[in-house]
Amino acid sequence: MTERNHEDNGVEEETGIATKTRPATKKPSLYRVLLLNDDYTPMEFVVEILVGIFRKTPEDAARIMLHVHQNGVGMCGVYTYEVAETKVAQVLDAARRGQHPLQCTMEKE
Ligand code: TYC
Repeated sequence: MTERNHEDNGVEEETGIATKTRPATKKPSLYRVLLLNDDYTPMEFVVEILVGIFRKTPEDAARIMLHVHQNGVGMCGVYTYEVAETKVAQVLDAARRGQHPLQCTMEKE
């Protein structure tokens, strides 16, 4: 056998030279984007954020918003680093423009 695979532990049968391979791709780290409760941001605004930025259905958005309202924190989705960072920035920008104190963070999964 001259082709390498993941079962031969990278040792060529013909040459005895170790040429260990690894898969060509690495799985990207994933990050949870979290929404935090506060006493002032309107429920409707939070639902609009979840629909507009996180692409939730209005039903899922209402469910997530109520979860955050009742539990203090809730998950909007799981994304690669750059996508999560962009979503957080979009939420904070929309909150600032609407003059709402809504907070959003990300954490490694
Ligand atoms: N607690 C807010 C209210 O009663 C609603 C709210 C829900 C605010 C979720 C932020 O992330 C949030 N108007």
